[in-house]
Amino acid sequence: MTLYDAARCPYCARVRIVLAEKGLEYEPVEIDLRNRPDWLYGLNASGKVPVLDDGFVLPESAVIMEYLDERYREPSLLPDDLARRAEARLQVFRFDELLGDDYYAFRRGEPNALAERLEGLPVGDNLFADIAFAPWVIRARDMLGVALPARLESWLEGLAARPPIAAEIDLVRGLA
Ligand SMILES: N[C@@H](CCC(=O)N[C@@H](CS)C(=O)NCC(=O)O)C(=O)O
Repeated sequence: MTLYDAARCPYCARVRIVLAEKGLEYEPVEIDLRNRPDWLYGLNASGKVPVLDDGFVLPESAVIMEYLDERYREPSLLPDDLARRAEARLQVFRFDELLGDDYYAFRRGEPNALAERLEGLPVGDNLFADIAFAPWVIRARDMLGVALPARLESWLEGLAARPPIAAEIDLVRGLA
């Protein structure tokens, strides 16, 4: 398996964390986000990372997460119950409105409601959505200097007991 990856990229972090949770070995190919190789556009027309090659080429972090969870079942990240699985997917589907849009507006120095988004972020319901949200929460705290609400700080502290999350926190601290 090959992951076209970028250390800075929170979308890539989702996939790194899922691969590590499942104990899957892969070859990481680090992409320079400021100078993308032309061949990357052959893998993903938008030129975005992550892209996974597991015998076929798959872009889009949320789709990759679902693929890996279904292809490599243990440990399962989505809940077993079908209704709860759908709810977990819905949370990730709504990532932009729940967090992403305001995170990037904050980063660009534009008006934003990041504090409110963090306050209301639906975390702790299922590991799948937690993994999908955590990379931005980590970067908000450790790269952008945002003070997290106490609820999120303790959620992240609990999540950091998982080695793949702890590794991502370490990686981000190295970048900051
Ligand atoms: N919807 C994509 C977004 C991926 C994405 O935006 N990746 C960034 C790096 S963090 C990127 O490659 N951006 C390049 C661009 O926007 O041209 C996903 O979930 O994988």
